[in-house]
Amino acid sequence: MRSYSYMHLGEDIDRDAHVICRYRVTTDLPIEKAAEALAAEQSTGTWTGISTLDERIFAEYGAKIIGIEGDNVVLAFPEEDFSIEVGGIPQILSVIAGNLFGLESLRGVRLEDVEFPSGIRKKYKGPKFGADGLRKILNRPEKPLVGTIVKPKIGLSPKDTARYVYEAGSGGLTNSKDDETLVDQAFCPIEDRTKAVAESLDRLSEEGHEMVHAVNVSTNGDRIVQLAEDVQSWGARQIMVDVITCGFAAVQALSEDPKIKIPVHVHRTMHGAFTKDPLHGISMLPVTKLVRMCGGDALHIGTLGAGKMAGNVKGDHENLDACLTKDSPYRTVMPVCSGGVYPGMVARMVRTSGFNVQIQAGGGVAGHPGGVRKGAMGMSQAVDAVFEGIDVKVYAETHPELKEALDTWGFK
Ligand code: RUB
Ligand code: CA
Repeated sequence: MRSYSYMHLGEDIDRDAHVICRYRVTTDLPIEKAAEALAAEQSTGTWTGISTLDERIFAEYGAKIIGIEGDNVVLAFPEEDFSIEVGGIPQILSVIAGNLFGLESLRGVRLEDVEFPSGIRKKYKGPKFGADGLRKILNRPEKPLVGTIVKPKIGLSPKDTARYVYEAGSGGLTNSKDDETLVDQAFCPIEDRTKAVAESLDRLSEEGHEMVHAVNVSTNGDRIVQLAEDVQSWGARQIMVDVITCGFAAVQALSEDPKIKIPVHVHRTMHGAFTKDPLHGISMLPVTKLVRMCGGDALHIGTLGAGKMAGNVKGDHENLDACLTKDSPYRTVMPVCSGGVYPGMVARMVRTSGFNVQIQAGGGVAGHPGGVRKGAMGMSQAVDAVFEGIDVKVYAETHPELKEALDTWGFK
């Protein structure tokens, strides 16, 4: 039986005919052997030589090891390995992020980055609205968007949720959203909640303030599009989906559904299970790139080193860039910084993110001693100060709601 080598170091390969993946590999094997195991398992090989693999199949469909640098291995998968029309993102993931995580010969392996060739990129439509579309809806061309997650995350009635949203909008917030654990529980049925919140949003519009609230439609695959259509018919201005629990295909289905004419906010609950370990799993960057391909209009990217899930600052910045880079066939995605955010950290975040960002706070609004409206004012004022180039602490001297927030949570 012939044995085949997947090694193509130093060769010129057509990058636009391959999916290029970079993995960080931890292994007791020589790195070249580990790379061979990876390339074989994810393309034409298995743990032993096989009589059914011939020269042609290997040449056309075998993954190519095109780079090894320290513990980083770069693989190029021929475009033909992918079944885009029918398999979609699930099939892509089974190639670039599939069995390899279980390989016994690797102590750890982490998919760090992925680049798709134009042939695959053009099969995806990207966001219908994106960052610019969202700004248009909100009539807010330049300033950072500023939002809240309704808290407590479970337990409020539809009426209480609507009241929260109205108070938040009156305090100047442009966005609010359901939390990831709320969908259609008995204490807050989704139809009643959506309708009640829609009334609040209409009232705010009449008062001259545009705001959207993302209603969480995360549910089973056979129901999610219908639920989103229903929610839209009940007056929702935005929907939310958890990309990790529902899948990329759910984001794509929502975004590409011709009847859905509202933006899709993408939450990433559960991502920490595979993004947190620097030596094993998948970094957030491929997730971000896939969400943009699949049409997410806004995506959580982390807090750039500030909040309660501060994590990987460099990674957060890579996500931010992947949302906003013009070097993409798709509309830009609104990057959302969320998780333990409060007014005293806004300046630090926006200094590094720039203004094209959505900053949101749950506890940092609902925890304000003066209540939700004043909490919203505190957050909005912090954003205004940064946008106007005024020191937040100086701004607070003339803005009591911001002052109270700084006194409560401090300045970071
Ligand atoms: C934050 C919150 C969000 C997290 C998710 O609430 O409910 O679900 O931001 O984090 P609070 P990430 O503002 O009270 O901390 O998007 O980074 O995964
Ligand atoms: Ca949450």
